[in-house]
Order: sequence, then structure tokens, then C-alpha cells
Amino acid sequence: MNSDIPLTSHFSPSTPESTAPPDRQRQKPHFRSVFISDVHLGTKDSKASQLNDFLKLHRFDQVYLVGDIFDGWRMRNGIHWHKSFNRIISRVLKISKNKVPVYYITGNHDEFLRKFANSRFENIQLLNRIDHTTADGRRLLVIHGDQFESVTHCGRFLKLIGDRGYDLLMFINRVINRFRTRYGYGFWSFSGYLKDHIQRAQRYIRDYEYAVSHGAKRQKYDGVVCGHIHQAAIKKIDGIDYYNTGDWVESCTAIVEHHNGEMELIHWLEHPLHFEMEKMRNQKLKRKKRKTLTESA
Ligand SMILES: [Mn+2]
Repeated sequence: MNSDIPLTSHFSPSTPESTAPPDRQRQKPHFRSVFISDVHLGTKDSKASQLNDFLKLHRFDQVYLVGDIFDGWRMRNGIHWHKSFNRIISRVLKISKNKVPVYYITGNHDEFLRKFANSRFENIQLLNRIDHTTADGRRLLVIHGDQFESVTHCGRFLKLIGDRGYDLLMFINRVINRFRTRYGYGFWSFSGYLKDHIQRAQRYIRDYEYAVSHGAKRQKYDGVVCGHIHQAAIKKIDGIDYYNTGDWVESCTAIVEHHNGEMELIHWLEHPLHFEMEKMRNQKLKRKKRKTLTESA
């Protein structure tokens, strides 16, 4: 009868009529580690509220922020600050207060932080790179990845379109999606479409993946976790485990490590918990609308 489905019901099908207060903290999906990058806080396109949902509905033993969390470049041309950005910051602080180590690895868009590397704020460590040992004993290099870009010579997609061109693309993307959501279609990524279809972009991605993997191989790692190109992936490249976290500007992806060391790519916009959250939000909105309608009647 009650349309307000508690989020915890998803995880405890065996105790549907439990009268005990739901221990949300215990029932949240729990991972050993999470890797997130390219949130670009300070820009219009940052999907901070989606990321906030994702962080709120999971539990982690350690958190790796793999660069470009803030976008210092764009902020120079005027800050776009949204309240959801504050929520991300307070959520990360809250996570770190719960004795969860947070590793903030700098990216090229937040390179203003690079000179403060190796400093520490309570449980948050600021670093330019770090080693991570998985539960199954593999040594991974965790790094944003732009450091390897000079190795790739051909087809720099993002440079090709240029920062201004990219802004225009994202603007077109927003306009299209405003109409799509108005008429009940899902979110559609214009630049995602382009990226998939421009051969040069594909070559750029392949070169980048290869350069990063070989960099890690030269330094005797078993694998690498990076971000930077906004193209999430889990693959094996010349014996190296390559993990790319993707981004929270369009695709809303993260890499998580299970307790046995298995790594998984999460597409948040296709996740059942995300749909549950959206459903609850829509119902809340409808109730609010109904309330204001009856009040004004
Ligand atoms: Mn980057």
C-alpha cells in the first residue's frame, strides 16, 4: 500500500515483515575499495548528485579518488557551484571520519593540488600516485593517467576538439537531453556517440590504454587503475590488468574491488539501486505536486 519502498528491502528479501529498525549501514553493498575519477566539480556537467547517491548507498573500506575531482581549469573562467557539490565534499569528509582512508590522487584539471602532494588532512591523503595491493595480491599503480599522454602522439581527441569545442558539444548535449527528458526519453550522450564513431577518437583511446599499461609494466606492476579519458574499461593489455574508472560527467561509472580482489565496473545509470532512487524521487515529487494542488484548490 505504501508506495514509499524502503531502500533496504532490496537487500533483505528473507525478512520482509521485520519489525526491527533496518540497519541500513549493515545492509548496504559493501566493497573492499572503490575507485572514482573525473567528477569535474565546478562545471555544469558534473553529475555530483548521482555520485552522491552512489556513495550514500554503498559501503567501502577504502576510497580512491583518481583525479580531476575538481575542475580548476574551468573554474578560472567562472565557478559554477551547485549545492550537490557541497554534498559530495561533506560526504567524503564523513566517510573519512568513519576511519575509512581516502586517497585523493591529483589529476591534470586539479593539478593546482599537485604541489601539496603527500600532505594529509585527517584520514584524507593527497598524492600524485599510489600503490594498491588487491585482496588477491596484485600490485596496482593508481594514477590519474595524463602523465602518460605525452607518449601517445596521434589523435588527441580532446585536444582536437579543444576545450571550447568540447564546451559547445556539452551544450548541444544538454539541449538535446532537455528535450529528451521532457518527452520521456532517457539521457543520451552526444559526445559519447561521437567518441564511439570517430575513428580517430578510438585510436586515441587505444593509444592511451596501451601507453598507460606499458608504463605500469615497465615499473613492474601487475596492473593499473587510471581515469582521464572518460572511457571506463576493464581489460588485459599485454599481461597488465588495465582498469579505467570512467567519469561522472556523462557515463557515471566506478570501479569497485570485491573482498576477494575481483574488480567490477559499475554503470550507475543502469544500476537497480539508481532506478529505485529515481522512482522514490519521482513519487515524492508527485506527492508534493498533489499536495500543492489540493492546497490551492
Ligand atoms: Mn584528466
